[in-house]
Amino acid sequence: MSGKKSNLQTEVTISKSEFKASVVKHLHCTLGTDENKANNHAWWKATCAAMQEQVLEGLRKTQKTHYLNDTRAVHYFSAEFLMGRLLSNNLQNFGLFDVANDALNELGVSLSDVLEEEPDMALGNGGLGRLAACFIDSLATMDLPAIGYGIHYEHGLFRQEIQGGAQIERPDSWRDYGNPWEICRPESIQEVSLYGYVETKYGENGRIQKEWHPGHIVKGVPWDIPVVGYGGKNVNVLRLWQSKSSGYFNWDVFNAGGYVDAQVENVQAETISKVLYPNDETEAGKELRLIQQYFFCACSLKDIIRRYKRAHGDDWSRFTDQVVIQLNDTHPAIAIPELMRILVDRAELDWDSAWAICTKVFAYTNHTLLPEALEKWPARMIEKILPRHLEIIYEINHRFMKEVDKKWPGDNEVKAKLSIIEEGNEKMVRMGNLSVIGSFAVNGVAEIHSKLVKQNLFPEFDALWPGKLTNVTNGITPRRWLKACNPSLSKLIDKKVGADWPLDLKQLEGLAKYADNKTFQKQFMQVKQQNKEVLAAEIKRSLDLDVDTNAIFDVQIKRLHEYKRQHLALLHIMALYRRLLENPDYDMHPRVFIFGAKAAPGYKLAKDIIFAINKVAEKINNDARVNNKLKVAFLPNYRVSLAEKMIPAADVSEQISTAGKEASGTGNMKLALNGAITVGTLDGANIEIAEEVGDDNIFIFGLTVDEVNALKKSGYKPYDYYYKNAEIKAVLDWMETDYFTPGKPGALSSIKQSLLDHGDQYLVLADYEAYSEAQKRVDEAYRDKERWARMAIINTAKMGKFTSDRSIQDYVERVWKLKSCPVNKA
Ligand code: 9GP
Repeated sequence: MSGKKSNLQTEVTISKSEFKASVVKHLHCTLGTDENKANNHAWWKATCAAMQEQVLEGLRKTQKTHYLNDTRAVHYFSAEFLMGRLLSNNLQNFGLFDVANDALNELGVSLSDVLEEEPDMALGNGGLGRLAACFIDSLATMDLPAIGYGIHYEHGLFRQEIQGGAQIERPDSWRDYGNPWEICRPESIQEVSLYGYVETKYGENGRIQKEWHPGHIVKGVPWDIPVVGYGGKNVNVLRLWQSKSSGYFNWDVFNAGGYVDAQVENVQAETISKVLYPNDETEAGKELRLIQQYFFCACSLKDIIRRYKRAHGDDWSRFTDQVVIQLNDTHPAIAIPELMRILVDRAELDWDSAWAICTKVFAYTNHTLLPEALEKWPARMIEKILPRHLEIIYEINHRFMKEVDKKWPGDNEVKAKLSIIEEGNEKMVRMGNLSVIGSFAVNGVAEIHSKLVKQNLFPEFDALWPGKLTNVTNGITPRRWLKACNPSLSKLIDKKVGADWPLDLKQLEGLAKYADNKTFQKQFMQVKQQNKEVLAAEIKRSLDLDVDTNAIFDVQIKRLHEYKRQHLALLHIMALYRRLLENPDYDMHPRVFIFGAKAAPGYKLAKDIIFAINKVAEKINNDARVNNKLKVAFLPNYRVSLAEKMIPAADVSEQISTAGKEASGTGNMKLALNGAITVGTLDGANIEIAEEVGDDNIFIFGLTVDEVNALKKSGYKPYDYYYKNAEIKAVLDWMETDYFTPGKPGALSSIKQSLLDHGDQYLVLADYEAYSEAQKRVDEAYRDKERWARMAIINTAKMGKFTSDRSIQDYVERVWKLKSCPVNKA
């Protein structure tokens, strides 16, 4: 079948020669260099600048359209946006990728080399931040009026180096040499108050008025990153706030010799947007995090209100028609009392009217059930930094407690549980409860997670406000996670189902009918093979390790956390190694286990697991006895751009969290979309993936949520598994020797201790046998080339549900009540 053209109408039609001329113009006039002198970095900047011309024109038209139509908009508040690189994505979304490729070719420059010059915008940690990035891509693509609000961190997530097997954190400097996409908007600077005290006054009408006298004021400087929708017509904005001192440079102090003192205030103010997630093990670190959260919420609310007032003046009656704010986790929950403060103290609305507005504006997404991730701030800390907000939180709580009392008269237990304030040695403010109380809708991120949010986390809230807690299953943008990152597969798909699937992912279903077609199977697996070769080259470049591309590429990429159980995979790798040493003829298809993971800098055991993976890898990779069958590659500095290389090359996708712990996962969706087969537990979105692809096309293993709970209730004893299963025992005991860490026995023993002496909280040993069995099924399936190809094709074909466009459509219908507003030809 010949290639089918897309129905996509792109806004921009620019020829190769025009694009080429534009790149050269920017090389000369923006960068002050020329074709002979320019290195790849300069070419990258010039190409971005050429692209940005189109982007900014789209942005102007979009903003004008939204203004003229006075649209209702969603404001996505998120402490994280893990955007990755933008050039290739923007070229793809404008339909200009091939044009740019050809134009640069004629200039003697390789586009793929140029793309490698772009530093990742890593302003996020993992799933939550990447979800935010996928969502703003979908919002722009679906012509929905939307703006992302976050922090313009000077340093994003740390750059990970591996030294002697251990993770070392280095600062990430994504904008050291300038970022060609962002636009500073000094005209929209906001001021934010901190510290100080609250004065109680009586107004003319005898009404009590509160006035906050701040001790400190900082400036929020907005930087806009254009977000290009697919087709290039609609361009939304991600607005990130940078903190600056509100005062001016202190000349007098400086001239009097106080060179450092003159800059102290600047340094303090600029610290706010310095780093993503400052270490919060110290009191100062905790304070800084709270200030960061308040800083970006306060700036963003002021920005929203400024825009609203431009159209509606002081009439607040239409505010809830125009504005909806999505709180991405509890990080922006402080926006709730901030809006109350603005409405009550500044706009002088009465409390009930203000609260009625507030509770129609906010909606909250919960992304985790892990208690350590549900934020609580000491009341005393809020009182110090935001004294008026603490009063408001108390007032919200006081009124809410009355409502609780009406529903459960005299029930102090339920009150203690639902209260925003947790009593104890230290009074704490529970941001989760505040978010639920102050929002009109609360959602989890996969069916099972949302069910557990209702059943286990917030059951009383569900009883109090039936229908408020809902589900929106996560999704991923197919533009980045298939079209852009896997061009060969995309082209093959275009030939079979047409080229419109990036906008309507359900069209991939059309591939299912070719799942048994030998020619298509061959083509599909050829693409996989090519992608494996690309990744193999990356592994060689990065680790100087040769891997066999006929081996199964078994990929586990995600943050390092005990609940995600990279150590379960490690135990299995060690077991395979042992089996091979004991029996050189042990029958297994060659496998390369490939990891990418960063551990939180203060999370000791997570770092120990990284160390252990690297040490085991070192031993196995240098052991000629097993080398033709087994290799292990831990690729350092896992990030979006590395994921884009790993995902298209994966045969197997490891999604092996303890059931009930992974809220959704999104890597599971990306890998399946690119034809990897999941080995997974019945957790998060794995369950929905299994429903879509069917039991024959996924390897499910392990305890279910109910079984996990039952086992824990009955008193889980990890030692039972250790003594019962000789392989588990042998592998764990191996960790205590110096086999993997010559001269340093016990260097890996913290993992054994956590699994045996510290109770194996995440049931690694309980699931080990089932996991090992599942891996045997994988091995068997892979040897049957046709069966495997069929499974891979079905996985790609059945991923339609997991486009982030569907998630956004669910939000639009169930939560935001938003209308699309296509851009006029302005
Ligand atoms: O751990 C969840 C992950 O399962 C989910 O896919 C992602 C996006 O919803 O959020 C993660 N949660 C966090 O990063 C912190 O709560």
